[in-house]
Amino acid sequence: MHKKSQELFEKAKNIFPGGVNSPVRAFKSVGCSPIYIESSSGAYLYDVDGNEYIDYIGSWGPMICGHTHPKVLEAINETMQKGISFGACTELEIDLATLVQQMFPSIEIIRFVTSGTEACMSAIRLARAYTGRPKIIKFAGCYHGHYDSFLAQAGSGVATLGLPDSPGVLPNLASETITVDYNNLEQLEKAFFQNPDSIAAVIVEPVVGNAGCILPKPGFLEGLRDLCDKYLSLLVFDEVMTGFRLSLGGAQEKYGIKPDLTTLGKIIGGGLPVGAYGGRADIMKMVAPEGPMYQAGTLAGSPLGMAAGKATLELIQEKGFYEKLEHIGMTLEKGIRQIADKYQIPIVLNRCGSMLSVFFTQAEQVYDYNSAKTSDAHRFAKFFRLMLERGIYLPPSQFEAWFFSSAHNETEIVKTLKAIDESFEQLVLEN
Ligand code: HOZ
Repeated sequence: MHKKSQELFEKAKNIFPGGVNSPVRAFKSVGCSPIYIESSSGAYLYDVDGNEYIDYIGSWGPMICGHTHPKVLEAINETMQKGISFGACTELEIDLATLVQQMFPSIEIIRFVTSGTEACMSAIRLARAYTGRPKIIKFAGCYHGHYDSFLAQAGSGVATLGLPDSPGVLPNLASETITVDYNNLEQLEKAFFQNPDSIAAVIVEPVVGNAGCILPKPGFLEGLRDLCDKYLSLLVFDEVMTGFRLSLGGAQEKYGIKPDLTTLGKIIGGGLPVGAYGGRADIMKMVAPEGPMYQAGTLAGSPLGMAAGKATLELIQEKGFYEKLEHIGMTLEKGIRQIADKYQIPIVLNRCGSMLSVFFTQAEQVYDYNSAKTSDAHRFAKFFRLMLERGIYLPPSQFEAWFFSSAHNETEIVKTLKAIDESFEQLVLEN
């Protein structure tokens, strides 16, 4: 079934570390080897062996309108005819930035970069520059890219591989990162109290996607805002996953919280490498060349990414877009819960709009990294393989969120639920 993929992976192992260019792609924690994708369309991926899959990764988030959307392709094509990259200013940068500012009123000034990692690392440098303070607070299980300051109890691939904090991060830099539990305001206040006048910023995924999907408890985000104000620290919302996904204005619109800085990635580039950070004008004025905080990029704001991002942000403004995603989400959620009940498989299902996770755990709730880690990784791995055999492409990790798109329709949901039913039945039989 995956003969050619397996051959390619054997070759790749001698070329790339672990055979891949990003760790979670290796399928290491789910006990099989990666499939190699040849093409895509709408909700579907096609591999090099001719297999078809319904995709719940969506390139880890960007493909909210489905793959190869004709309007996105057209925008890229048209732009490409005029040139690929100039390393110079273009009107397209202003067009995309204006759309982002309309959707995220907290972003008064914006800077484009080329990835979510770059956006987060720049935002933290800026927070340190603005406040003159060294430390940051992050939450266990949140992942803000692979910059040194963030590799403390990080989610995503770090959690998937069960790695301790990465070697190569200098101890004196690591000691400037304080990690507390998500949804725990008491711990957060204690960290502020114990580090008076030294916390530059608190960075958070307002809805976590990188430890699986975890929602904020009522009052948590409000509490973050209040504590940052009380201790004169900046609040940074990492909306690389949630931006444009949970609503046009991301989690900050959905929950009505105004961060000082926001980081964006994924959907903003429509599948091309684009990230951004932005926020209060008085803070963003610190960024070079207007201010002294240096940050630059050869391909920042490059035309193809701007064009794909603009086309995508236009598509998500179409009437009924988020209602459709919610409908799909509710149908999936309801179906999965019924199937779990039918086979008496204990799960916790967390969902926020078009991101969701199924945790195989006896726990009553998953509300932080510790509760996420109560999941049975072995059972998840089996489930993943059973689903793959049935043509459903899930994230190959218990600690990643499933994403679906506006191209997922009733047909795909019915096929997905059928595969889940068969897979759960199999899980019970094999127990
Ligand atoms: N940041 C992405 C979601 N966790 C994963 C992409 C990757 O690490 O390859």
